[in-house]
Amino acid sequence: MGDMETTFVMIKPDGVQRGLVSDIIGRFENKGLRLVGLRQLKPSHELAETHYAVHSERPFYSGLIEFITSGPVVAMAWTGIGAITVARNLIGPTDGKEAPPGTIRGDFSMDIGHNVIHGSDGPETARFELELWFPDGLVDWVRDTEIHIYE
Ligand code: IDP
Ligand code: MG
Repeated sequence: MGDMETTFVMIKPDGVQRGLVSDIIGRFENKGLRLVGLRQLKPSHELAETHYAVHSERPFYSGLIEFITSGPVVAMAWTGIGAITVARNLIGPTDGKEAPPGTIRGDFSMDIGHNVIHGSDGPETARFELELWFPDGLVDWVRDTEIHIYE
């Protein structure tokens, strides 16, 4: 059994505009992850630039910041054993054209720029992003159903 982890997941403005919020939250909930943080907000430029700072030298950076600040996003924190990898697997590869069916990007996106959702790519990133988007902390609780989800 792996470690209990918490990961940061964000439905991007295209996912919110297209009405995919309930479907996406449902996939994480049905998988067995525990929702420990949930916020809808229109990100400031500063927040978006800090979140995507690792990409600041990339040619798509300014377009990415413009896109992420263009409308509301839904920021979430999900906890579970191996949650960072579990969430990345639910989300699928970056380019929707190549993402397999059954993944969120595979089912809902056609493009690398408008790919509906973000998920932290490792433990360090998860810590950084959770602190950035949930500065007031997360909700401390346990799903009663976890005794049926984990061995
Ligand atoms: P990830 O979201 O799958 O981790 P990253 O390579 O970390 O993918 O890129 C972060 C985000 O930047 C992507 O989700 C996508 O929205 C955007 N992005 C990445 N590469 C491109 C590109 O070549 N053109 C436009 N947007 C891109
Ligand atoms: Mg990434």
